[in-house]
Amino acid sequence: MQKLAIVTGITGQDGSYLAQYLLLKGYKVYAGVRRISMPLSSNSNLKNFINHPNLTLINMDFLDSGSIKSFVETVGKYCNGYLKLMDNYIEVYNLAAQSHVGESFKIPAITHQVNAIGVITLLESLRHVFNNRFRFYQASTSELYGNAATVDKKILNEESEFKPISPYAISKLSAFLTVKNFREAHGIYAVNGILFNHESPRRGIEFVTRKITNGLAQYATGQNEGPIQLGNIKAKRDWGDARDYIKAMYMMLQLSDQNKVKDYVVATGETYSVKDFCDLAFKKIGVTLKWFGEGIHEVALNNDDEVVIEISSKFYRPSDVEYLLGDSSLIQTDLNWKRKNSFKTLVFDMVEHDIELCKGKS
Ligand code: NAP
Ligand code: F7E
Repeated sequence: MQKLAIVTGITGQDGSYLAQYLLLKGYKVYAGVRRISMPLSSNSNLKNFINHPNLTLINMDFLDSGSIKSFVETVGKYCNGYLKLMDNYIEVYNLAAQSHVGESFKIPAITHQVNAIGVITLLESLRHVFNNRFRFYQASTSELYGNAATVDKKILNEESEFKPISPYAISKLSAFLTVKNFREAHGIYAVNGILFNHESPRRGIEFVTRKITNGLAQYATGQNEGPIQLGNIKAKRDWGDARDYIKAMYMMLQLSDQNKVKDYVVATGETYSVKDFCDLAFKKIGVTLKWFGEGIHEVALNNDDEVVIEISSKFYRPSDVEYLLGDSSLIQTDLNWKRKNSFKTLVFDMVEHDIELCKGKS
């Protein structure tokens, strides 16, 4: 029997990889997309599968509760026959979000509306239309921990304390608790994946890794208009590969025993600074960066002593998470999830992809 899934946030990094993965597995996928002025076919994340016969795109905006409800009702009509059969259910992957932490300080109310209130409306609509015949994955985040590990450099797991320090993290903590409450109060199969940072060639251009590989590609192809400007380059992150992490999301919704459903950390167990990321990315093109100066005056020079990276106060946040390192042993033991790609493979892949893109080949 063909399986069904709802994916929100399909135009983003994770949503596009996950939808592709589900379509390859033979799923029918219903995706909620925001109305935008450009045609969706111009979104490069969707270009390989936008016309797939098992993919249905339906307009939906998390800023409008009526649109969330009508999206779920529309999917409900499509699935009516399927759900009449006993034991059938639909898998729901909620990946849509205002996902930029820095931006959340500028638009805290929108961030909360989309990331927290939107999740309540979505879950209520699903309960109304599907009763308990759905399984729900919520894109939770290591941002919930804030600086809980910064002082003693400890490794974070499912038991660690949440200490959110941004409007983004606060909104995601609210959604985390909502999902837990639906699981415990209503008996819904609902799970939070506490994912640490994960990147790929499809990463949004304003996140630091892609900003670096994109800037580097412009430099390598002679298209740059000055040094790459960054903010807090001392911040450390546990960076994984999005293509490994979407498989963890899928696994979390495949348990045969609903009583065993729990929230999982997904991470690599390694941590690197933004500066380490820069060093490795430039190494890929044969440049050994030389760093000089401190704080706002720090710069990185190339082999010819030209400035290729500089610091700008514009990219500092009012408060920042300085150190993240995750322990994913629970999901490895329970679900046998393993990552395939290393930090080095990821960085090199992103660099190669962006250079090809700049040359107009990708
Ligand atoms: P992303 O690339 O920024 O994608 C976000 C998606 O949400 C896009 O499809 C975007 O649509 C959609 N969206 C934003 N506002 C919306 C609205 N008002 N209504 C409907 N859709 C809306 O994010 P990602 O990196 O793939 O991350 C996926 C999810 O995982 C997010 O919830 C994020 O918070 C969470 N997360 C990410 C990471 C990570 O390291 N990547 C780690 C932990 C958790 P548009 O294209 O129209 O903007
Ligand atoms: O920043 C520093 C910045 O924006 C990483 C989201 O997917 O992962 C992501 O959130 C670090 C921060 O990711 C620049 O201050 C320095 O310390 O790439 P980022 P993030 O904030 O960790 C979590 C897990 C999520 O859930 C989020 O949705 O890099 N940094 N200079 C910079 N960051 C940016 N964006 N731009 C800079 O120029």
